[in-house]
Amino acid sequence: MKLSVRAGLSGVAAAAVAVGVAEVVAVLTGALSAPLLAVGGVVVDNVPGPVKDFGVRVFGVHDKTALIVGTSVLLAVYAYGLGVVALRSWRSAVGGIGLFAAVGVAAAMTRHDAGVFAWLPTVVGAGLAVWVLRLLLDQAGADLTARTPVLVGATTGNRPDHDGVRTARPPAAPDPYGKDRRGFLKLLGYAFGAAAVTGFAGRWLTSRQAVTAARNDVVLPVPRQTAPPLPDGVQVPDVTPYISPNKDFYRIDTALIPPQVDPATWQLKIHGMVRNPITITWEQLLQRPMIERYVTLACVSNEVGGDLIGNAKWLGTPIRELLEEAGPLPGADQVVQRSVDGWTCGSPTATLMDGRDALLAVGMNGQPLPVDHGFPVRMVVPGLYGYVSACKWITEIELTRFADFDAYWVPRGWSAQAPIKTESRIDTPRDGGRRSAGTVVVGGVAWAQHRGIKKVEVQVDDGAWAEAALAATVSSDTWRQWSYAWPATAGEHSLRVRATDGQGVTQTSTPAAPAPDGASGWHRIQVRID
Ligand SMILES: Nc1nc2c(c(=O)[nH]1)N[C@H]1C(S)=C(S)[C@@H](COP(=O)(O)O)O[C@H]1N2
Ligand SMILES: [Mo]
Repeated sequence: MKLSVRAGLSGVAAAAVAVGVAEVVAVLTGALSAPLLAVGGVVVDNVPGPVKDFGVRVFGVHDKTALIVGTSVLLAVYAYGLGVVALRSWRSAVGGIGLFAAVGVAAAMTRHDAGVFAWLPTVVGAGLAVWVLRLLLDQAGADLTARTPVLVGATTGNRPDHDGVRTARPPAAPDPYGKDRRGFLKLLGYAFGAAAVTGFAGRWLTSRQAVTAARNDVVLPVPRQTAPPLPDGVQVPDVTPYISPNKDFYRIDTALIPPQVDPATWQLKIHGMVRNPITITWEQLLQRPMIERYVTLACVSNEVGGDLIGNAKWLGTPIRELLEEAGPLPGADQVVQRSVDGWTCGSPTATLMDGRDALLAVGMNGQPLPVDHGFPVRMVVPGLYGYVSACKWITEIELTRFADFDAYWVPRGWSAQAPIKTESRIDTPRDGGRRSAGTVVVGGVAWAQHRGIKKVEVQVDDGAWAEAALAATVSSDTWRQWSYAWPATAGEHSLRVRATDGQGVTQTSTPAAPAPDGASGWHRIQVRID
């Protein structure tokens, strides 16, 4: 193994130890103060909204893993480089570690609600990295003094002559690597081992701080009003389930790890432009009258034909009643919701108070909210896209004006107000599917939350629009399934769908991208009939 490779690997090992140990320290100072997550979080918040495509805008679970893996790989490359640099200049290497530490500290300190000790994991990690790198390089046989002119006298303990006799090099020291190859590999192994052990221990200890146990202990209150019973025939065969199971429900948020909010310490503050600011605890919330409602949530990033939409039975207390108690002042046209991690969204006050079932929700399909979906408390508002209404892990509601406050996605290029657009989707057959000639049942979903769906039509190739049969539904706040018995003839065909909402307005054919206020256009698929 070449010296430069040994040095590079030493750099990577030192960085690994730094990151691993930082995870352990972060058990005390907060998971988000660990440098990897802190830097990842800064990246998420600074991705330019409108420019980036949907995959970036929407950090789905896998994108988050990808982000952490990507950050780690970049760090490893940087660390390898630092190890090599150390051979030429130890000081530059230490400077490089310092730079890394500065980035980590800056990221950790600027996270929402960063504790006063948020800098600690990075600083401890970086300090250890210097020490580990030095140990490894010594063991690797690097002569870190080689590039510095050496005063022979000084190295031998004698005073140099007054004219400062310098010699280029001290007599060649025996190469410790040549002498002890195994020693270096062993030490390298120890370093990576220590990194792995501390890293996993840190993550494990952090996960023990998770609220899983607290969530399991939650007993949901009995609703004052249960959800309407599901009528027969809400489901069309081969169409997405009318009710989305919690584990399959789409998840969208900016959180790299879902916030762990303990209901025992949870509080909701309602303040701002109100006559009567309110703070309620979890216990007090559970005492409030609860209702159960089916509501279909939709993400503004959903493309035409996309699946960022789901329907669940929510249990919660009407937010209108809480707002009435707080008493919004005239002009307070925006209700800003703030999550424990600092994320914000804003809904029109008028919408939340117009009588629709806007809920401060604690239950989802008969369970306490899953942690990924906002445990212990979130908002659910029929008719508004999630990014302007569905705050998860909510801890604060502030009455203000749209003119005075831009919520999280607004400066990133998304509209401040965004009612859900009327849309429809073909689920069966699948795009590119094959069927045999004869009757083919085409089916899918349509939605226009709070306005409801009055009509769905299907068009085959350039033929006339044919009316589909509407499935049953519980209310205008959920999606609605539809089916159409198509007399299919052999050949390639294209199918399109369009919906008309409860107010008689037909879904626009004009295609629009998700930004700034939701995609539009008709979903179209190709099928082959044999
Ligand atoms: N705290 C927080 N709440 C949030 C978000 C977020 O990033 N952070 N994303 C919103 C968006 S964009 C959507 S579409 C919905 C999605 O809710 P779900 O993940 O439960 O499906 O949550 C909303 N609530
Ligand atoms: Mo969203």
